[in-house]
Amino acid sequence: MTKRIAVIGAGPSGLAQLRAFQSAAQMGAEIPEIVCFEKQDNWGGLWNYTWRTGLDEFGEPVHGSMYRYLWSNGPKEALEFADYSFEEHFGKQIASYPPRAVLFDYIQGRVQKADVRDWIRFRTPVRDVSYDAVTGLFTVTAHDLVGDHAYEEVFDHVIVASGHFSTPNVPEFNGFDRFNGRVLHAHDFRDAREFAGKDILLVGTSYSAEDIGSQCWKYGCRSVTVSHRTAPMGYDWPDNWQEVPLLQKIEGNTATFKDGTTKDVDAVILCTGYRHHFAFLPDDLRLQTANRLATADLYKGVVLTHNPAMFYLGMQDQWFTFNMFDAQAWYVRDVILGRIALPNDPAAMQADVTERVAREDAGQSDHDAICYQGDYIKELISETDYPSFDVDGASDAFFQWKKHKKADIMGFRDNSYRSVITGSMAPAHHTPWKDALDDSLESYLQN
Ligand code: FAD
Ligand code: NA7
Repeated sequence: MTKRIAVIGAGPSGLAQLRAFQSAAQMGAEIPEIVCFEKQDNWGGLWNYTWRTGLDEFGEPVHGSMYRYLWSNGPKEALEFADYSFEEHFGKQIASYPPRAVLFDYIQGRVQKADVRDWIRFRTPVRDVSYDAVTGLFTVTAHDLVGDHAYEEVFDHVIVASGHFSTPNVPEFNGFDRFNGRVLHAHDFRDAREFAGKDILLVGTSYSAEDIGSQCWKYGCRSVTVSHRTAPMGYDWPDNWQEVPLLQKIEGNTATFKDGTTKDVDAVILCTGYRHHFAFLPDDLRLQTANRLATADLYKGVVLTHNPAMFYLGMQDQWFTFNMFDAQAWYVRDVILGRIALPNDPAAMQADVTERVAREDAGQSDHDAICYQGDYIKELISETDYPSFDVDGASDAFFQWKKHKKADIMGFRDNSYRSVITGSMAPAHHTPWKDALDDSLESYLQN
């Protein structure tokens, strides 16, 4: 009987998995039956923008954490699919930091070409997965939201690609319950124009704080104050931007920080990260890991060590994204197709995890972390027929990006990089990022 594979999520990771199987089929391989469960009404994962926050029209937690005016936070040359270049998709080379809508279009283009949409059951969240050690099979319980009925189906393998930047990590600070302004997490941030003319306080110093603060600055907030737990970001920020130690309390509208300084603010945006959250999985199948490059309990970063019939994609903290998900998806495909043999011994798989953790911990810098994740991609693609590409060249785009941010945090997106897939240089965008208020695909492609 044909094997049956459940893929949970049709974001970039889940779609990479569909494309991986389709590409094997295209080359004449016999592939299993693939069923992809997706709780949203379209593919693209986080790149599928929604204005909604909180619960959706079916009472489901809204997955989306992306906001209007979001432009790629790293160069597109570091994430390009090796089997589907930007030039193939757009018919020309485009500038290096596309807005969300442009990247959504690119992600979608590859899977439209692969013709795999019929493999996806939209509006169908997975509610539960259980494993029967006797039969070696998984039972997946899914909920057809439109028909409003739950059902069970049996699968040989489950691949979890449900993302990990959707369930917010929400600390509380003294006085939030009496604050005279708005408190929200980055997950619920949608439109920077809401904060035009306002004094905003951000807690956190990673991508969300940097980018949401920059968005609000670009769209006219009065001031940005960023509160750090560990260390300030340290960029050369605009004049109406300051970095302060950790928030201690808020009284009325006045925030007090660890060094005793204060600032009156209209809104607090918690840019405090996300949790790996799998409400649909029982303890024995649920990944429990910190947000790091070497996840716990995943052999080669994808195979669950204590149940190697179960896989996870994209669960690492991310420098690389789309091309890393591809490397993982091709690897998982080849394990399932029997082209790659796993160690028989769970201890050997766990030793692989331990070695990865130690190697990550030995790194000292962002440079080391980028090399580490680049090496991981190289390792995986050397074991499959995913088109090999110049991963070091993609890492180089990251190194340049870091320098460009240091030189001009509000201007780094005006730089261009060379594609490691086609070899061509990206054109400069027609408008500096800080002046480009229209983030539509039509506007971006006018170059
Ligand atoms: P997701 O995109 O999260 O997709 C997971 C999918 O699983 C979703 O469609 C969801 O609906 C579905 N799902 C979840 N639970 C269930 C369930 N129980 N049943 C069925 N379906 C389910 N990366 C970049 O490369 N560049 C950027 O500029 C960038 N910016 C980012 C900005 C923000 C604000 C965030 C949060 C992330 C950003 N990322 C960026 C990283 C992002 O994580 C990846 O680009 C990518 O979206 C991850 O893909 P994924 O498929 O693993 O997860
Ligand atoms: P990250 O990268 O996980 O960063 C979370 C930040 O939040 C980080 O600066 C943490 O500080 C800070 N944090 C977490 N908990 C607290 C508490 N309790 N108090 C103060 N500060 C805290 O999340 P992001 O949302 O920025 O980025 C996630 C993805 O979204 C990323 O991959 C991008 O592509 C977009 P720390 O440094 O640990 O002291």
